[in-house]
Amino acid sequence: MAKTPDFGASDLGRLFTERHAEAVRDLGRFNLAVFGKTGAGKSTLINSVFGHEVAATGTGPPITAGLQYHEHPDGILGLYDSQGFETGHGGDAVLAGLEQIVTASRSEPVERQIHAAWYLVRWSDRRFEDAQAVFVQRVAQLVPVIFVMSQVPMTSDGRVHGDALAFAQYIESLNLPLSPQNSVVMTNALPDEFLRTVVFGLDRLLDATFATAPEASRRALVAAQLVDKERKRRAAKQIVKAASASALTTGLTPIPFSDAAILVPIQIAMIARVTAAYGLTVPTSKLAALVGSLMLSSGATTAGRWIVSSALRFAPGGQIPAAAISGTVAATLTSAVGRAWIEVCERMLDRDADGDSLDSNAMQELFRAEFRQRIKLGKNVES
Ligand SMILES: Nc1nc2c(ncn2[C@@H]2O[C@H](COP(=O)(O)OP(=O)(O)OP(=O)(O)O)[C@@H](O)[C@H]2O)c(=O)[nH]1
Ligand SMILES: [Mg+2]
Repeated sequence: MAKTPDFGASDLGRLFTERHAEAVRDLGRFNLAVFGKTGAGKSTLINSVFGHEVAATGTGPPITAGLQYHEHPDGILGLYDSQGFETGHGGDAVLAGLEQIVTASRSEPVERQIHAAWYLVRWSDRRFEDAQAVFVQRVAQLVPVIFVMSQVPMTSDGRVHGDALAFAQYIESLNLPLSPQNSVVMTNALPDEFLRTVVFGLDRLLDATFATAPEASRRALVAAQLVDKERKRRAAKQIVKAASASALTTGLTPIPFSDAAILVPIQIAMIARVTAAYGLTVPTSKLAALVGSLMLSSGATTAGRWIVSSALRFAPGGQIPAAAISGTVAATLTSAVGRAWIEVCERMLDRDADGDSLDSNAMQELFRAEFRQRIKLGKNVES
């Protein structure tokens, strides 16, 4: 019988920090190139989809004339932002830069390659020149291109300006090599109170980008984007399912209560991966401390054992030895920890968007409430 490791909150916090760094690395990276004339709305769109910190912190040295590389501080997102350029001479320089990067990265791991490009045209330009078409064609030979019509006014009841629709149809009629095939994605990244227009199209843009991105870059894209929380939730649930399954196996030989702590590493790795999957990738000591104290009080340790003992009373037929944690209980416990942590991550994400810092007490309360509720359900909550 394995001896129970003696964990303290700071050990658990340290373990979390390690696992979290691994989980962030495991996400890989999504690299996007964004093209379009000055004022098309490239920076604004990037900020709406990935958050402000990208443009604000990521300003790096220009790799080539006209193409600037911004890296998300945690490395899960790389952006090549073409400084506004006009087609013709400027476009040629940008293309040469892109070609150089694409060629050089061909023999490198997937996470070094450029996975997709957005080409933006502002709807109110109302024209699309031959030189632009040639530019799109040449980019498409190197990277899949998603054509974005930007700053399109749409009213809250879903009406889009007729000229924008006609313009999009015109571009689609040109049969450019676009991804998804032949389609123009209309977006508006900023609401306008005066014109009463709303933000729209970001979800479609993200869907198109997902469809285009290679498998190996998708987890990073899910984590980095801020538009579709549901995708993050799905990824997180998968992680919790896998961890519960592994806890189930661990518990096939019933674990004596005193050894419940062997579930701790499984649960901490799970929590770390869920955190990363939500795009909460910047390590902080506050977060590590929160995880440490939560795991000590609610995980597979102290209070966890108490909860397990009450959960066991509901065990069907009572065949489970009263002094052991069965595989099912281990899985339930792990699932409850994971699902409760998902709620915490979603709250943290909302707070991040508001520029709030982590409120450890509120997060602890939220976690405990969710955890208890899921344990009370006494089953592997799947949905
Ligand atoms: N209403 C509305 N305004 C937008 C939108 N996108 C950008 N704008 C405005 O258009 C202007 C230019 O936007 P940027 O995002 O800076 O354009 P850019 O393509 O990055 O321009 P350069 O960096 O010069 O190449 C800004 O004043 C934005 O506020 C949009 O989707 N809707
Ligand atoms: Mg810009």
